Amino acid sequence: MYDLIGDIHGHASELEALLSKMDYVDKGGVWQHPDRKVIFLGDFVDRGPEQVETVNIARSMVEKGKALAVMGNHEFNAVAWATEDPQNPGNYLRPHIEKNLKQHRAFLEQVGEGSELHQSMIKWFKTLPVYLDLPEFRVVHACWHGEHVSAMAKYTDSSNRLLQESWADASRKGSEAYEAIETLLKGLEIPLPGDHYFFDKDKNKRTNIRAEWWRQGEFTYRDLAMVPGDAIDQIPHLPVASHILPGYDGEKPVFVGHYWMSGEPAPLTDQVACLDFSIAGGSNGKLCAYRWRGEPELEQENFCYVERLAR
Ligand SMILES: [Mn+2]
Repeated sequence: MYDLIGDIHGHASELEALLSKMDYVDKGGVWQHPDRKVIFLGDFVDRGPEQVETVNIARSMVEKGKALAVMGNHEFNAVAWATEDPQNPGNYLRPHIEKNLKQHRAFLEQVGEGSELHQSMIKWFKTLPVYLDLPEFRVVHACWHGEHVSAMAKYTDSSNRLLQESWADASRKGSEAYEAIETLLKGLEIPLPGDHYFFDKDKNKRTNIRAEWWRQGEFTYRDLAMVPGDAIDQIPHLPVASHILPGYDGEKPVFVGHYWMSGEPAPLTDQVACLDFSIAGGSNGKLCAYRWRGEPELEQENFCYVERLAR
């Protein structure tokens, strides 16, 4: 049986507290449980104060067979930041521009950019699968989208890990691999109709919305939009064409992270749960897990979390 853990973002102390709360113990530097395994949903790094420790805890568990893990968008970005673009020598797959540096600076400072430790972490990030499709349930960082999952087959090995030669492809805007990785790791975005737009919390003009991809039925753009605060008033109540939402086939549960949820953790639907409760997002953040016990329909009582520590 599995305990699934959402986005950690460098909060290793809370990770240890959560593991302890679920009766895992640290034996010789490897956290473990006699009959359960962890599945990490990705986003180990960026933002928080103990990113090296976080990766060390997760990596040792995965390497000793005590955990599985998938890649988050922050691990994807970390690899792309550190990988030279084979078609543009001297440039990187993720451009070293101010906006990207700002998002990654805490990691680079904590790990030491270019250090042996940095290189070793990048090597490990590259081994993380893009998704897991287990007999019992599915795991992906942001969005389970059948067509994009199928498309990934060309770019991944038999363990769903990006092929060495696919990293450049997956970093190239507009390519099939890029679109698939964007959706699976960063979520479903849909363009607003006509000339509608809104301003995000950094006052950037946006013409796409992040959409609640797991919903099924007839909705308007405003129904589905995940936008900050009162930006919702700028999203039109026009119908979204039915083919835009991937739908979820409901064959088995799916677990995601990524979405900066708040409030009391609960499943999004009977079969979809998001375990990111914004541990890096401020004093109300939680590090959240789901203790799966074999149930085909997810239950609120199986969520388990710790509050963010005061530092
Ligand atoms: Mn994420």
